[in-house]
Amino acid sequence: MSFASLAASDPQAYNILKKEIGREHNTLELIASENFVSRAVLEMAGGVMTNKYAEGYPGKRYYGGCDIVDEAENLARERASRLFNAEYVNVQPHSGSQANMAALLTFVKVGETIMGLDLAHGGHLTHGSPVNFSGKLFNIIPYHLDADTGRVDFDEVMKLAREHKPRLIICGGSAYPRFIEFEQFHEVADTVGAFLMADIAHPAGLVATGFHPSPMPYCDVVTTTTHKTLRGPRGGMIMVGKDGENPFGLTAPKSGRVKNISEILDSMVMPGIQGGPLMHIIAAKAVAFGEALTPGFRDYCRQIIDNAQAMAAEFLSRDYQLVSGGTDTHLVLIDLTNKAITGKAAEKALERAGITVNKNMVPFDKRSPFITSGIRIGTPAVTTRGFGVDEMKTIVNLIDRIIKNPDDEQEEQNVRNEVQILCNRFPLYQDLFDE
Ligand code: DSN
Repeated sequence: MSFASLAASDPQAYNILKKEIGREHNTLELIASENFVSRAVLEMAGGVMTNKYAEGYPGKRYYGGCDIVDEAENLARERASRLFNAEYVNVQPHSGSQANMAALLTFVKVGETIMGLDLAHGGHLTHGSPVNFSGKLFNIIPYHLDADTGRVDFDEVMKLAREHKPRLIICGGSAYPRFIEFEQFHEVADTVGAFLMADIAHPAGLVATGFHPSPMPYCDVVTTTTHKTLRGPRGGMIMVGKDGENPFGLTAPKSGRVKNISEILDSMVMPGIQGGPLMHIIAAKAVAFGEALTPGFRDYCRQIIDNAQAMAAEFLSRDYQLVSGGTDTHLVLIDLTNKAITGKAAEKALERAGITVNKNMVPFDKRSPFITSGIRIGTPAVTTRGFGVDEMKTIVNLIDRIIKNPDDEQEEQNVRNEVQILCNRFPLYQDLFDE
C-alpha cells in the first residue's frame, strides 16, 4: 500500500495521515472498543468499491452494475452467518448505532416502552439515553448493576419488567466486563412477553469463537459492530438466529403473504434509515469475517481474555478496585476512587505518557460523565500487536506509576520512553510507518 499519490496531490492531508500512523505505532492503545485491522482488511476498505452505489440488496438493487458488489455482500453475509450461527444477517448498517436503530424500529413502535442498561452503569447511548434517538423515540426504563456485585441486578430487572411491561429489553453494553447473561434476560423477557435484543458489539469476536456464550438461542434479534473484538472495518450488523414469520402480521404488498422478520429488518435498514450501503466496507467485513473463521483468530481471542485477566490480577495486587472484581472478557473497568484521581485526570496523564485509555463512569458514580471516577481498559488492540501476559504486567506497572504521580514530568518522560521501547518491539503497519 503506497501513499505516493496522496503525498503528491495533497501534502496537507497526507501529513495528517502520517501523523495518525505514527500515533498508532508509538502509543499503547488500550481503548476497549478499538483494534487494528489486518492489511488485507485495510486494502479492501481502501478499495474501489467505495465508488459503487448499490441501494437495495443482492439480486434486488436499484442500480445497474451491481453483480460484483453483490458477490461481496453475499460473501460477508454467508461468512457472518457461519461465524455466529445466524440464519439471517444484514451487513449494511454503517455503524452499531444504525444497527440498533433499525432493530429497535422493527420491534418497537415510537412511544412504546423499552428497557436497557443505564449508560452510567455500562450501557450504551442507543440503549435509551435521553440525548439519543432511543431516549427520544421510546419510553425508557433503565435497569442497573447491583452495588455489591457490580453485575446486572436481576431482581431489579424482573421487578421493572413486571411493572412497566416493556415491548423490548436490550441486553449488553459498552463497559460491562462480565459475560452478558442472555439466559437470565430471556427468562425475564419471556415472563413479561417482551422481545429480547442483544447488543454484542463489545464481545462479538469472543462470541464468534465460543469464548463468550452465544445470544442466538435466547434473543429475537442481535446487533453488533464489526470493529471491536471482531477486528473488522468500522461498521455494524444485525442478525437473527432463526428467521421466521414476523409477530406483527405484516404482509407483502402483492402476495399478501406474511413477511418474515428478516424482510422487515432489511427494509428497516434500507430504505427505512439508510440509503446507499458502503460497499468497500461491506467487502472489508467479508475479509475480516474470513479471518475470524480461521483457527488463528480463535487463538487471538483466547489471548485477549488471558491478557485482560492477567491485567485484572495485576491491578488487584496493587490495590485497584475493579468493577465486578475482575473480568470474563476483553475489558476491565477500574474505579479510581481510592487512588485520589478522577477518570479525566488519569486519562490525560496517561495520554501524555503514550498510553491511551478512556475515562468511564463507574456504577453509582458521583461525578459527571465529563469527569468520572473510573477508566476503562481493553486488550484487543495490544493483543493484535502480539503483546502477551508478560507485557500486560509491564503495562499495569507503567499505568500505576502514572496514576501515583500524575503531575511528575520526569516520571511521565520515563514511562513515555518505556512505552516507546515496547511499541518498537511490536511494530504496527511497519512499512506504512517507515514510508
Ligand atoms: N463508543 C463505543 C465504545 O467505546 O464502547 C461504543 O459504541
